[in-house]
Amino acid sequence: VYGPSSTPSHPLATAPVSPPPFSVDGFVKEFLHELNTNQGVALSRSSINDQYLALASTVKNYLMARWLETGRKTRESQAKTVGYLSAEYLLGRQLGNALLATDLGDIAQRGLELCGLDLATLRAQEVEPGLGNGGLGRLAACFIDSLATMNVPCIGYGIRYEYGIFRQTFVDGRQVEQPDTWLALGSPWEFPHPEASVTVHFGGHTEKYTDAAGTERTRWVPEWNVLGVPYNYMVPGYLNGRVNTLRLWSAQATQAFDLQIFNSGDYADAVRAQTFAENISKVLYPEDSTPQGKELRLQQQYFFVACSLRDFIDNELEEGFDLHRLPERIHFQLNDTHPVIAVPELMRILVDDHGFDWDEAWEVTQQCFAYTCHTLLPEALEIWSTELLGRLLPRHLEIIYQINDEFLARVREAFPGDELRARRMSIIAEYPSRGVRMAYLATVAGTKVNGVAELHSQLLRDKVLPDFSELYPDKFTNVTNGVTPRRFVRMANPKLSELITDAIGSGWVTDLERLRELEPYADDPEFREQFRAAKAWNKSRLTDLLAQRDGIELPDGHLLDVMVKRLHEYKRQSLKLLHIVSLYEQVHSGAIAAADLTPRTVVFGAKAAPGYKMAKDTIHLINKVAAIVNADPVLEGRLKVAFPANYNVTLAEKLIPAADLSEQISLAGMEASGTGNMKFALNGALTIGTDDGANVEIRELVGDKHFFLFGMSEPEVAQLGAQGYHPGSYYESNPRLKAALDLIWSGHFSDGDRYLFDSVVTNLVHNDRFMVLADFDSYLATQAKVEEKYADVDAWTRSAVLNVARSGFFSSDRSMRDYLKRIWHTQPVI
Ligand code: GL2
Repeated sequence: VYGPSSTPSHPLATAPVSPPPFSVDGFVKEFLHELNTNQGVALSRSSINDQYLALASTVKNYLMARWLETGRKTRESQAKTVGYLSAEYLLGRQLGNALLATDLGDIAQRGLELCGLDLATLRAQEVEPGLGNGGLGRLAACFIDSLATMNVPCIGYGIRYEYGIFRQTFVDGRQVEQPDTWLALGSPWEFPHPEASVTVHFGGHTEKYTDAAGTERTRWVPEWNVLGVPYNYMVPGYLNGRVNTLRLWSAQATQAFDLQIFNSGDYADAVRAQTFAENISKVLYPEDSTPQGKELRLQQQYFFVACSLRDFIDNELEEGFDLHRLPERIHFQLNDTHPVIAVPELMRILVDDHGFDWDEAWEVTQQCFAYTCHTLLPEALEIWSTELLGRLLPRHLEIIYQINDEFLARVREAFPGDELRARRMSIIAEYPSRGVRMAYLATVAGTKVNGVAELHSQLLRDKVLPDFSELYPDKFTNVTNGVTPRRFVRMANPKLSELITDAIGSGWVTDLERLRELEPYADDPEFREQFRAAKAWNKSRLTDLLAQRDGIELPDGHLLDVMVKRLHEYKRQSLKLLHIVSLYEQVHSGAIAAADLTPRTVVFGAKAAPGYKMAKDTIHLINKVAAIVNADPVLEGRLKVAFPANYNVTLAEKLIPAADLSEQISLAGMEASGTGNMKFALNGALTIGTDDGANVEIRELVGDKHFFLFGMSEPEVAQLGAQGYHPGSYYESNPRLKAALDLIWSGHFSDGDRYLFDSVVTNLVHNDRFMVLADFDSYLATQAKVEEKYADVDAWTRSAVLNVARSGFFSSDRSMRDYLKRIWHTQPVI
């Protein structure tokens, strides 16, 4: 029960919450109040962390009235809500974004100055919540930002991992992982609500019984449970007064669980029980694009999904809504297969807890979900063994079997006699072992299935789920990914933002297509000059940061060539590396004069999954090559390789605006979309890329002349694969390629150790699943075109301006509009 127990009589008790005054004085007063009362320190005795925490509280206080008001309006309007279910949210730092959303930046700066403090120093104190791996998690964060900015009711649901993505360090060039203790210095952005905890059950068995009306029913008799404690986070819209909620769940032991063991007299066991329960939200799985078939991961998935459904449904029931009308109130978006266990969970709630009959429940369930697929790698589609599912969630497995039986009946009806097809489409895989194909379950259950870029959605239909697209042609759709222009342009690139706003006004921040109005400025020499000045400023900001953060020196005046993304073979960091090794080799063999090289600094940023050996070896090799290249007097001032450790959102915000060249070089047909590619284009980098993922759409929009395309297309890749790909023949027949690979093989970069990188080179020459060698020539030839163009400063800048002007399509606001129209059928609440 919420609210006071009797009617309030004080007028303030019923008045809307009011924010602190929007003035420097008001800000300073609030800040000092927070410092004194929340941190319990005087300004003169406060640490930087105290000051940061007080600043965060201050900004939160400005947002609070809007947050409460948003909640009220959403309840009142009874509008349909988007329930974004995602195991990952890669949020980045919160303070800068909150200052931007409230327009408090200048006031805070001046107010803090009057207190003798520096805003930038306090901002740098924040540790970003790294509750995601890469693109998929960052996409979720962009989406909730856009929904708030567009006034769409949304709750983001996820997991409050105690440890987020590991902190990467390098020891002798090798990746070493450290725990990410993001909560250690306080977490001012979250609001825990232990009183609203939800109990989640696991294990046990099911049994049949007959209810009072004489109907045969099933109930789940679980064996153990944990508590889900919600932590709320504000998701502020940009300057629109709306603040949505992100609700992340943290696992705790339930009392019952504790007591049971405690009563058995074993204190140590009781403590162990607690640890066991808390383990569920302890750590983010650091695998990217590959499922990790671990029991704990399935526990995590069910844990957050069960908490989220309960949370939403209980709220609904409290407001007196009829669960039959649930689809009018919510659309749950399944961010990849991680939350798909929500489908049988909703069926269980409706049938077992609320007495729906099966068909009724299925009707409701089917209308409540939609599924986004984020991959094309077959090995990345989650399959949970029926043994594990049956042990952890026995009732859910029964429900999945029944869904499958009815689904297969439908398949057999649509394709009589086609037993092979039925077997192919079964949600239950029989080979190599019995398991539940979560992507199939999501496809059968959801109103829509979408890929994340045009090419990806097409391949999803034609190659990954062809039988399903034949059966349900209308289910499949595309929504091309997007990125939030608030964080990734307005906040990350203040100089470019100012330049754009001076030219076309500030409307672009929430209507990114308006960047088109910049097109004529590409031909204006003065604008181009200012554009270059902004880029130069960004480079010098990056130079300062890398010097201080990593001890890396960035030379002046180089083409800044950046490849930042998770390390994965399909993304082909090794192709970039071969380019570098080849330049080095060609200079030393006398084939090219060092003086003829375009001065270039290559920046890598990449984390490898801790268990992914090839990825870790590649990081090691990049660092070894960097050490030799950077120490080489012949290449001094011509070629440099920088690999700052621990690439994350915070670093991205400084790196991307400084880049000249964006490397998007995955094997065509492998990168579902990419979102880094969009951020670079929007910040005025030119792309060198394959015809893959959203690169295809970037190139179409910015134009061929302003994009460096290379390599095989997806159909060419498929054809080469079908006819038999032999990387060895490329190695043998291409002297430049052979020389580069041989140089690595010779131990040149490993102190004479020929075996250290043998696995990397052997893999390329003898296996090369991602066809690096096949695209090598084309890549080098295109890099030569990059250099040619870079030499023509005006032509380069012109293309860079046009990249910005023509990339407005890649706003996550547009992605959200597409979801609203094609999938959720809901509307903004004004
Ligand atoms: C990914 C894709 O690999 C990437 O291409 C895409 O841009 C994002 C967001 O849709 O999703 N899929 C995936 O599993 N991860 C991704 O980044 N981790």
